[in-house]
Amino acid sequence: MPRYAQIVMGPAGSGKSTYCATMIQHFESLNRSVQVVNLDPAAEHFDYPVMADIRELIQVEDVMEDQSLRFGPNGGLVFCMEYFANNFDWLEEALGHVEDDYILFDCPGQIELYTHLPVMRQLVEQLQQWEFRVCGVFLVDSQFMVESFKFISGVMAALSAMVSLEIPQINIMTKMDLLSPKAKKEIEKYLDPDMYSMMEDNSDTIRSKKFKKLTEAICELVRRFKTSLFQIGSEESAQTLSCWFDL
Ligand SMILES: Nc1nc2c(ncn2[C@@H]2O[C@H](COP(=O)(O)OP(=O)(O)O)[C@@H](O)[C@H]2O)c(=O)[nH]1
Ligand SMILES: [Mg+2]
Repeated sequence: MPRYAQIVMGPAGSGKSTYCATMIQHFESLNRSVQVVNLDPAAEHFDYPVMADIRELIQVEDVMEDQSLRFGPNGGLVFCMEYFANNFDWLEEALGHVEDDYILFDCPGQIELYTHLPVMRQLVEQLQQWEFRVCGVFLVDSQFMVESFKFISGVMAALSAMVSLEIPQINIMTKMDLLSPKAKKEIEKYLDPDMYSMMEDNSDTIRSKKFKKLTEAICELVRRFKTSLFQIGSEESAQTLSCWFDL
C-alpha cells in the first residue's frame, strides 16, 4: 500500500500548526490515524503529538548562537532547512516503514522556501522516491485577503508554491471565523472565477488603464492555472477537505 503525505505550507501565522492539530482530530473522528512531522526548526509549541521533530536534528537558536555562522533568524532558518535537505536519512529513520501511513508535514512559514529555494522540492522528490503520494496544502490568512489586490497577492503566493513544487495542491483560507459578514461577502465575490473582472479599476486615468492591463494579465494567469481557494471555518469545508483527501 502506498503512503500519503500532505506538505502543509503558508506564511507564518497562517494557521499551519492549527490545521495539523485539527486534522488529527478530524481523522480520529473517522477512525483513521494520521501522524504529524514538525519541520519548523523555529517552532515554539504545537498542540499535537509529533512523530518526528526537525528540532531533534537542528535548532535555529543553535545556528544563530554559532559565532562562526552569525546568522539572523531568517538566514538561520534557511541554513537549518538546507542542513535538513542534506540529512534526509534522519527523516527516513524517523518515518520508519509503516504501510498505508498518512503523514502531515508542518512546514516553516518563510515564503522563500516555496518560491525559489530548492529544499521543499527536494523533500517532495525524496518522499516520492520513498513511494509517498504527496500533495500540497497552502494556507493563507483570510484577514489579509479582504481587498482585491491583497487577494491577488495571496493567490499568487499559493500559485508560486504550486508551480515550484509541481504536486497537486489545495489552497485554503483560514480564520474565516474572524471576518465580519461584510468582509466574508467581499471575499466570496472573488472566489467566483468569472468575478475576477470585478477587480478592475474602472476610473479612466492613464495610470489605471495600465494597471487594468496588468490586473487582467495576472487574473488570466490565475484562471489558466485554475487556482482556487477553499475556506476553513464551516461544516462544508470539512466535508470538502474529506473528499479532496479521499478520507
Ligand atoms: N480564529 C481562528 N484562529 C486561528 C485559526 N487558525 C489559526 N488560528 C490562530 O492563529 C495563530 C497562528 O496559528 P498557527 O497554527 O500557530 O500558525 P502557523 O505559524 O502557520 O503554524 C494561533 O493563535 C491560532 O490559534 C482559525 O481558523 N481561526
Ligand atoms: Mg506553526
